[in-house]
Amino acid sequence: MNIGILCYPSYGGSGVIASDLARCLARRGHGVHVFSYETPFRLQQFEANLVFHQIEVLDYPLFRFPPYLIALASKIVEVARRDHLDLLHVHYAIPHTPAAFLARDMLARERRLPIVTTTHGTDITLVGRDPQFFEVIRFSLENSDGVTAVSHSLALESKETFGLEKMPRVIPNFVDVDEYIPHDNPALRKLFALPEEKILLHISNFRPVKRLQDVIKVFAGVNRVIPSRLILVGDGPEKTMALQMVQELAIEERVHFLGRQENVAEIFALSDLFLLPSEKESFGLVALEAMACQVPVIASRTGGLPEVVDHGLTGYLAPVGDTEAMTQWALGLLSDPLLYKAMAEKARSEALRRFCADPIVDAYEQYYKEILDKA
Ligand code: GMT
Repeated sequence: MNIGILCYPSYGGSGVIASDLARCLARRGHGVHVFSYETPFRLQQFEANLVFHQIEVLDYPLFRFPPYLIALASKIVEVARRDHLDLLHVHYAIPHTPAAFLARDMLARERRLPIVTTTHGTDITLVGRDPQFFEVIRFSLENSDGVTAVSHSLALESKETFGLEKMPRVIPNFVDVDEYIPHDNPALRKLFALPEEKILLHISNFRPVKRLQDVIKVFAGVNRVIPSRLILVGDGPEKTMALQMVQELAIEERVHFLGRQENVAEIFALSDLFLLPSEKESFGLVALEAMACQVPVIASRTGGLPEVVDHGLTGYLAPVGDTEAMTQWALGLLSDPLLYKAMAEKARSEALRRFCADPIVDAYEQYYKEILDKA
């Protein structure tokens, strides 16, 4: 098949999944065309069968807001004609699905170009609920040839929020279990912690939905009993609040702000515990990456997180905002080496059993075929 993939290039999970899927499909011999405004960070290396198309928007004084949607649609039309695209797979509905619709309509007399939209979370749960976008997203989901969601929770929420007739197909996210592997790196670990200290990790875009204040509260509670360090990877609007909170709690020396990082597999591997106390999380790809590196997860019981983290088996779940419970789970786990070892190993084995790339890429391929057969 010749498949067009539309995605955001940034560090968020939707861009990671779109890029990893693009790579896997290209390695299976499909012709893959990725459309975005920058090269996605996980597609910087050459990959046979994979072409990246950068969307550049004409800079004209009249355009106060660059017409990205139109530039994207026009690039899709050009590539679809030249490279005979069979299908478009859109990651994150806004603005990608409306752009895909425009391209599909422009090509209608020449070819059929089915569109599969994958909802990732905030396109439904945050942006999608905004009155400005609600009708556009509903139209996008109703008029896509296929819709997938990354968890059962998100599929249900998409159906209920937008009153969809059909439930989206659930195809969960996956992790590259050869890249995200447990490994000891004492030299790197030494840079952050003493041998007797524990390392807690959080990675996100530091948006309010991630509840960074809860990450810091849980860490402070753990550190009072077990000397520990907190590594924070990412950047975003809550960073100033986090810096202030760390200062007020007088734990500056124990908290390492690393900013945005590309090679997070190494950072996971030197950590003892991953914290993800989000308000909402449709899946929690970072939690899965932690598990693949044999790092248990403490997260909130929200959205799709219970579909990823098994309470008591691969980590612990607590109600959103219940930092006391999260702290107690963390302390119990970090002070019991046998329990810790069992949970860490289970985290890796569950990531391998339920979320490795091959069967999930099979599920996407199968879905494409069903959509093309209907076309
Ligand atoms: O909030 C983020 O982490 C970014 C966002 C995105 O659009 O990339 O992540 C969403 O999609 C990821 C990939 O499917 C999911 O793993 C995240 O849970 C989801 N974020 C939220 O639902 C808040």
